[in-house]
Amino acid sequence: MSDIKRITLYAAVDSPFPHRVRLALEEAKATYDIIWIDLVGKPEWYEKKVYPGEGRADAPPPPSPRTQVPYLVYGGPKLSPDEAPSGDAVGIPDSLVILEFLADLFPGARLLPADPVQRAHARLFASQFVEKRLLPAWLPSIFMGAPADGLFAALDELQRRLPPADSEGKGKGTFLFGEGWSIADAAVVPILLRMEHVWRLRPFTLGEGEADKALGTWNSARFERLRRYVADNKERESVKKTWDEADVERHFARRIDRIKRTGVINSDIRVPVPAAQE
Ligand SMILES: N[C@@H](CCC(=O)N[C@@H](CS)C(=O)NCC(=O)O)C(=O)O
Repeated sequence: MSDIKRITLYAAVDSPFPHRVRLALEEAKATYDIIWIDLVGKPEWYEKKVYPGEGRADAPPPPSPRTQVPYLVYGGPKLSPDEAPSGDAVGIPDSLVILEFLADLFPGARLLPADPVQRAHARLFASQFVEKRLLPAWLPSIFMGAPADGLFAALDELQRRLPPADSEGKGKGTFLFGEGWSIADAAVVPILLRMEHVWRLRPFTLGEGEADKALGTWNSARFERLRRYVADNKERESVKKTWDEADVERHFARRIDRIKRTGVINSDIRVPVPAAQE
């Protein structure tokens, strides 16, 4: 009988961070419940009853003063959306920490490479490259009209790390380190999926002409290998099951609409309301 306790994931459709966790859960063939959080109208019960903070003395300090997704509750009974997890359940915030937790919980799924050096590389890639190079280049380009040049420099670097595409179709095109798909891939794939998607949606938050310029660069010979990595990942069952472009588009459109009306990007970042909308 399995010793694995009940897993409940609090997630939001448009956010790449909970998507990382879903991918790892699917790759591990885990059974889990999802409770969806609307980031535009974040429910009060999420902060009050679920996320670490008030009322959960045993919880580690939250990684951010904001109430974020993902949050994973391990243990306890099945939860309804506005219900507080039971006292014997453990709550874990932060996608990269949750990925490590899942790699430990499901060793058979090999979510980390077997070789210690490759494991170190996979961890460094997620925590240093994706968090500190790729995301800080990507987010200002989609929400604050910053030019995408820094992003493309980071994508060049990412592409250089990819192993040669596998012409024999054994799946080598879909992973970065070691002998299989790992938490390094989980960390970056949700961002790459959304990157192209957002350019195609052309939200007003992109700089003038930036979407066409970005799509031209992305679709050029320069990024052939990286495009292949994304396309191959789209063929994985974990991605097929968790990437619903139409649903992401609907949720993303609501966030963009909120920025237009209020300037609010998230709980602690806001930009001036665009003049034409005032
Ligand atoms: N470092 C965190 C980042 C999570 C994060 O930024 N989540 C955003 C969604 S994209 C969020 O929950 N924002 C809520 C808010 O701003 O109100 C992680 O990797 O889990």
